[in-house]
Amino acid sequence: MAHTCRACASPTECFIDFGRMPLANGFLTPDQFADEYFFDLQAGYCPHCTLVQLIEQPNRERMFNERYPFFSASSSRMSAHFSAIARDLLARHLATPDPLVVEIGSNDGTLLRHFAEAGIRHIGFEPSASVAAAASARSVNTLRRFFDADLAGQVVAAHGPADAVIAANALSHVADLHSVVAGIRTLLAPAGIAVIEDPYWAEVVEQTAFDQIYDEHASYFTLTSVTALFAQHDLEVIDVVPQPVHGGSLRYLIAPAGQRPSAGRVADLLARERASGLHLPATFAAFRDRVTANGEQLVARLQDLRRRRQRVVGYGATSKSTTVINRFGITSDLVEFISDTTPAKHGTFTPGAHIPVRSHAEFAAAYPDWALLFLWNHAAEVRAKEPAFTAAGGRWLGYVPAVRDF
Ligand code: DWN
Ligand code: SAH
Repeated sequence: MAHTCRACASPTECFIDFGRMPLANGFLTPDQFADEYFFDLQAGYCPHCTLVQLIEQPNRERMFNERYPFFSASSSRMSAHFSAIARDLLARHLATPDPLVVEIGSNDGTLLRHFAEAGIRHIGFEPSASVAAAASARSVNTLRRFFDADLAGQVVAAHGPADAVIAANALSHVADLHSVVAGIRTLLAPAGIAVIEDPYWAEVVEQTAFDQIYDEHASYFTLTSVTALFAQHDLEVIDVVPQPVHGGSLRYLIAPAGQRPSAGRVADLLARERASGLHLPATFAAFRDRVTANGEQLVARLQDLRRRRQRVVGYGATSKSTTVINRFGITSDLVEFISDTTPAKHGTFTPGAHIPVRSHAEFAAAYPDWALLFLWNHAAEVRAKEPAFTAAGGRWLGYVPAVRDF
């Protein structure tokens, strides 16, 4: 079957195939092993509008439901990052008498709670009941729905247009891009602003951060592809600001077309992306070769540590780890267990490879010789927390951007 671009409907070119993969957040118990769900994890690019996307994405209800175990508040750095977004919007963009803020993928309310606390009208769309309940417990007004164009119309009819729409690490998660982007256009007041943030594909390539590719991430954006997508809905990228989170993200500030001047850095980055060769077939092929080399080196390293009877424990049962673990055959005889701070993951097993997930207390109770950092995007936060591990002689092993000890 020919696969077409979610943004412009042109045929896509597959450039990487990770084989059969389970759901990245499908942590499970032994009674569920026999019924585990798998799909083909492959990514392609659109030679026409340059969007990078999954060829096949599992149904959204399989991924985002009452068992969804990723809570935004699990990272203090991300909590601070979201608090800064809220402060900035409050200071600069919410000058109307009774402003309305809408967030798509509001998760546990880590961002919207700042508006709730300030008494600002707000609505969070969050389909995963597990995290939506945590948001409600923080007095964040949460609708347990997948945001789409119809719901946007209902919000405007009931509450009027939005002064700000926020979607952090959310637009990348939706299969039906047009419905969500049309919904953002419907929601926005003429002077309104949308703040969209997602991992930057150029950084994924630059850092060989291949484990950003997993079921939930349907699209991998650049300024070029985002500009083309939003233009189809009469929306304009008026500014673009790099963010040092999740391995390098871009924040796009978006307004109804013609309403605000566009910052010079938009044109600058568009020109740099054009000149970079980011969207050439050779760039995708070289990325694929680096992925294979990094993964094979990592496994060779883990096998060597096992031969030398060194204990290796994984650090962070992240969504991303599912791709590296299953693509390269990392099993519990190479990584004893994975330490994680999310209670809902404790006592479960990782998707596919079934490596046990245990609490951070178990990691701290008997430090291993090595910690394999699946949480590479939060390396600074993690290392600041773990001086005792290093003091006890513990060593870190990483694989993004390359296999290395530190
Ligand atoms: O795009 C997405 C991003 C925003 O968050 C989602 N699709 C899912 C999720 O991706 P992830 O699971 O790779 O996110 P993180 O933030 O890299 O990892 C979160 C996991 O790491 C949680 O289970 C908590 C754990 N953790 C830990 O054990 N110790 C996190 C921190 C900060 C820690 O110090
Ligand atoms: N914004 C948070 C959460 C990112 S995880 C952060 O940056 O930390 C992605 C979230 O988007 C999940 O909580 C998932 O349930 C939600 N989501 C997925 N599809 C959605 C849709 N169509 N509308 C609203 N939320 C969606």
